[in-house]
Amino acid sequence: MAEYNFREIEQKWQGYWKEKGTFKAEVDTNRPKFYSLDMFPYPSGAGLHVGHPLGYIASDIVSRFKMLKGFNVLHPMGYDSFGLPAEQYAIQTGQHPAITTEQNITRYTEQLKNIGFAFDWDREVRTSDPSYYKWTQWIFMQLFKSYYDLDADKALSIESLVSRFEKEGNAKVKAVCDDDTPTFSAADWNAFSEKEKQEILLKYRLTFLAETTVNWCPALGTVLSNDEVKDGFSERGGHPVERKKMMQWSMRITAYADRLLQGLEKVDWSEPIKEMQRNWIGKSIGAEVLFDVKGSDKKIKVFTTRVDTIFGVTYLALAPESDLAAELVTDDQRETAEPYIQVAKNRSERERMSDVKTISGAFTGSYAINPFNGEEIQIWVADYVLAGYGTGAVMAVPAHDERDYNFAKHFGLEIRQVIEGSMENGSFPGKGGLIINSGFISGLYMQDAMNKCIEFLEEKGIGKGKIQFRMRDAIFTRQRYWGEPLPVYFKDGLPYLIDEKDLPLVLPEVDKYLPTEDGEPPLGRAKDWTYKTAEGEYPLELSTMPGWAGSSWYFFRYMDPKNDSVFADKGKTDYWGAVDLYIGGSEHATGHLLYSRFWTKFLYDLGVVSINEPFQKMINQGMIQGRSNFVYRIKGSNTFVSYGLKDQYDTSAMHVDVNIVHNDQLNLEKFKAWRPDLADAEFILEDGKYLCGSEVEKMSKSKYNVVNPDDIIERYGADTLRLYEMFLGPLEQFKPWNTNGIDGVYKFLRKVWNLYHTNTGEFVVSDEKASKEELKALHKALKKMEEDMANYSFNTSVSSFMICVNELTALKCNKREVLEPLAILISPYAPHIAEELWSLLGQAESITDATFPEFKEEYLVESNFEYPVMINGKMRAKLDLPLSLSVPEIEKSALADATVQKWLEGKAPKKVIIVPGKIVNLVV
Ligand code: ANZ
Repeated sequence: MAEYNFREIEQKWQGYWKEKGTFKAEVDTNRPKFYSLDMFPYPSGAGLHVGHPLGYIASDIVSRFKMLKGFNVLHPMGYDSFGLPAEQYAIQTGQHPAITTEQNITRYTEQLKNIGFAFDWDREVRTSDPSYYKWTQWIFMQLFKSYYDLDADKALSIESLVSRFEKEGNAKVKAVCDDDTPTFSAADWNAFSEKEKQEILLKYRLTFLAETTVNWCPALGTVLSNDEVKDGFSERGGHPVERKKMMQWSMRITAYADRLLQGLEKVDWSEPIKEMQRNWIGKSIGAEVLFDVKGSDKKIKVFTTRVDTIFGVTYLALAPESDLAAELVTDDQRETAEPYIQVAKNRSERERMSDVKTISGAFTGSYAINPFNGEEIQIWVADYVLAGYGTGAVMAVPAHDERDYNFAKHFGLEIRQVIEGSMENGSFPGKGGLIINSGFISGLYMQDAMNKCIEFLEEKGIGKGKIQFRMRDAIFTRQRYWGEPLPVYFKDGLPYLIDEKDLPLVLPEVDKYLPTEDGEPPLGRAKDWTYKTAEGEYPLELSTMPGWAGSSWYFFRYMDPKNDSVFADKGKTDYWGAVDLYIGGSEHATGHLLYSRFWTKFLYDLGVVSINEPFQKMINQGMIQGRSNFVYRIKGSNTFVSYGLKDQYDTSAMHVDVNIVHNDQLNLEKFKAWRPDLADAEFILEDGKYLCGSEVEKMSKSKYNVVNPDDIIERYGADTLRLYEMFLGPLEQFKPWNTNGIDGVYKFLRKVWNLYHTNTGEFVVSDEKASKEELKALHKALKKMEEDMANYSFNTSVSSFMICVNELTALKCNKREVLEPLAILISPYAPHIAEELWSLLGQAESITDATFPEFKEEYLVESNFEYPVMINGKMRAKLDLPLSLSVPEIEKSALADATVQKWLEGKAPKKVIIVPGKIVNLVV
C-alpha cells in the first residue's frame, strides 16, 4: 500500500476490533480498573452532528490511553431511548415509537462505529427495552417499600416502620414525611383500617402519590419537571406551561438533600456545576414562627432566616395561591384583593420570580399579632411570596430585606430599622449585625440574637429552629405513552405494587398515542390494562415514568447488562465502582446529575451497591457551535456578489449550506443545484472566486450550518475527524466548527504515514540506533502527552504531535526505535492509522495491548553545546562539544579543529580563556 488510504485502513481495523472483541471488558481483579463513561444519547431522528461526538472522542482518548497504561477499562455506550420526540412523531404519523426508536438507534450506532470508538458494544443498554426497564421498575418498587429514617440517616424498609408503629405509634419516629402527618399511638395504629394504614404509609414512602401543584403543559399533554420549563414555556417545543393541582407520583428526593449537598465535597467536578447543585438544593438555616390572626383562631406560619429582625416586622405577606390568603380577605377589602389574587395565582412562580420589576399585591384587611411584642400588623398578599417555598408566608422586614423594602415603598408601609445599617441607606440586610431597639435582644449580635429568639419560640411553643431546602420532591409521572409503566395497581383508590415476579410490566399496545376522550393518559386506551390477583382484577396506573428514570441508574447496568436476576451483580458493581471519568453536557447539572446521585445513595442504603457517589470525576464539554456561511443577493435580482464586493451594492445576506462551501469559497455548480430558484443564479466574483461571509451561530438545520460527521469521515477519515475535534480548542470551551483547518490535520496524518514510507510508498524502517535529536523530539511529545492526560487537555497534545512529526520529518527519521513508540503515542487519538503502522512494524497484536512508552528526562536535557570560538575577538568557528568535557579537554578539541587551525596559521595561542558551556576565547 503506497498512499495513506484511510478508507481501507479504517474499515479494516473497525472490522478487526469487532471480530477480535478488542474492547470487551471483563472483571479482572489483577488489574486496576478505569470506568470511562459518556452521557448516553437520546437517539433523535436527525442523527449525530459533529458536536455530538466531541465528548465521546475525548473519553475515548482517555480510555485508550488508560489501556496503554495497563488499566482494565470499561467504556460502554447505550441509548436513553424513551422520550417525547419519538412519541410526538408517533402522534403525527401513527408509527409506533418503538419502530422510530429502533431506526434512530441503528443510524446512531452506525455513525458511532464509523468514528472508531473503543466501546464494548456487547454492553449496550437501551432504557426502552423491557429487559432494562424491568429494573427501573424494580428500583421504583424498592423506593415505594422504603422510608427515610432521620435517626439512622438512611432509607429503611416500610416493614420496619410498620412494626414500630405497631409497638409505639409514630411520636418517637424521626422520619421524613408529609407535613400533615398526624401523630398516633400504637393503639391508634392497630385500630386503623387497612385503607387508613395505607394512607399514612404513603406519607412516608420514598415514592408516593399525592396532590401536587405541577407544571402542566396542555400542548404536550403532560406534566413537566422544573428543569424542563424555561421562563414559563416548555424546553421542548416552547409551549406555554400552567400551574395545576393533580394527583402525581413524587420521589422524596428532599430526604436526601443534606447528603446530596455533602457528597459534592467528595467529587471532582467543576465548581460552577457544584454551585448550581448547591443553589438548587438551597439549604437555608432559620426558624419558623407562628403568628396569631387577630380575632380568629387561624394562625400564620412563616419561615425566616433572620428571626433576629422580628422587632422590625411591619407586615406579613402570603403567597397568592395559599388558601389562607383568600380566607383572610375581609368584606371591605374584597373588591381589590380578590381580583388581584385571581390574576396573581395564574402566573407561574417562575414568571413571578423572573419579573422583579412589577410590584403587586393587596391588603387582605386582616391583622396578625407579633408574638414578640404583641403588635398588630397588616396581612398582605404579595406576588413575591412563593407558595412552594418555606411556608408560603413571610414576615416582612422592609428595613433589612430588599424585596420587603421595595414592596413597602410601593405601598407606603412602615420601614422600621432594628439593626445597624439599613436598606434606606443602601446597606445590605443586617450588615454589622448589631441589634438595636429590639426588646430583649437589643445590643446582641445577629447569631446570639437569633439563638435567643429561637429559645423564646420553643419555650412558648410558637416556633422552632428550622432547616429549609429550596429543592422540592421530584414529580415522577408523565401522562404520556413512551415511558416505563409504573408497576402499580389500585385497590379501593389506593396504590399497591404488583408482584416482583410479574416484572417487567410491559408497555401495552394502544390504538393512538393521544389522551383518551376523558383526558386520561394514552395508557387508558390499552385493552386489559389491569392486574389480576387472587382477590380480583384491578386497574393499573395509567401514567408512565419521566425521562430521567432510566438514566438515573444506567451506569450500574453497564457493569452487568444481561443479568436477569438482579439489576447488576454486586461483585461486578464492587469491582467497577464509581465512574472514574464522566463526560457530558452541563445542561444536566440539576436534572440527571441530581437524580442519579439520589438513586445511587438510595441503592447504597439498600446495601445493593457499595458506592455513595456515582461520578467521581466529571468534565462538561463545551458546545460546538455552527459556523454559518452567507451569500449576498443584490436586492430584487438573482445575482450574488462575493463577500469583498458586497458593500458596493444593495444586498441582503442569505444563509447558504456550509456543505457546498470550502474554505469560504462557494462551489457555484453545487449552489445552482441546491435549490430550483437558484438554477439561473448569476455571480459577481472577486479574483475569479465567490467568497462567502461567515458567522458563529447555534448549529441548526434552519441555519444550514449542520455538519455531519459522516461527510467528514467520507472525505478525510475518522482519524482526521477525531484529531480535528480535539484540535479545535479546550474541551470545556464553547467553540465554532470551522472546517477551514481540517486540511492541515489531514496533512499531518499523511506526514505521519510518510515517516514510515519512502517516496515511492514502500514501508521502510531502519533498525539503526536513533540519534539524540530524534529521541528528543519523541520524548518531548511523550512527556507532553502524560501532562496533558493528567489535565484532560487534548488540543495541546495534538499540537505537540505536530511538532514532533515535523521535527522527525526534518531529521528524515525512519528508525524503529522512534517510530514504534510514535505509533503508540498517537494511537489514542488516531487509532486506525496507528494500528495499521503497528502491524506494518511487524506486531501481531492490536496496538491497544502495547504499553505506553515511558518518557526519559535524560533525552530532554541538552547534552551538547555549540561553542563559539573567538580568535582575537572575532568569531571564527563553532564547535559542537559534549557539556561533560573538562577545560583542558575543551582546549584540546578546539586546537585540533581544522577551521581553528586554519585561523591560527600554525601559531600557538598566547592566551586561552574557556568558560565551560559558554565560550572559547583564543588570543594569538
Ligand atoms: C425576614 C427577613 C429579614 C428575611 C431579613 C430576610 C432578611 P432563603 O435564604 O432563600 O432561604 N422568604 C421566606 N419564605 C419565602 C417565600 N415563600 N417566598 C419568598 N420569600 C420568602 O430566604 C429566606 C428568606 O426569604 C426569609 O427570611 C424570608 O424573608 C423570605 F432582613 O424573613 B426573611
